[in-house]
Amino acid sequence: MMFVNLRTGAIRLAAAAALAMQMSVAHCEEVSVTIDNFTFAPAQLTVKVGSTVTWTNRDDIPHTVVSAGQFRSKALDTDDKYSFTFTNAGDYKYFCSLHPHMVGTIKVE
Ligand SMILES: [Cu+2]
Repeated sequence: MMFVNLRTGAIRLAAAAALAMQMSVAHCEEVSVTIDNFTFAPAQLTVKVGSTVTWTNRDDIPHTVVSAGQFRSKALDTDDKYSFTFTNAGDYKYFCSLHPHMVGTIKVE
């Protein structure tokens, strides 16, 4: 039920963003990364400045999303989400602080 509500909210947000794009030069995106089987998927992602990336933990054990000096989630339990909005261009390497072999990159341009 909660998942359905979140989806509806995301669709409304996307519709609002689409409207905003027609009225300005903003290029916002909502992008999802899934954490499953000790892997960030997709591990490499390119987004536009202003985009919000949301990570969702689909594993049965906690994970975190950490980019040194940039952002740091709390431990995410199953189905927990963490979002970060990228306002500056650059390559953001991140990892799970509980399992440092889990790595990913967000390229913001
Ligand atoms: Cu982990």
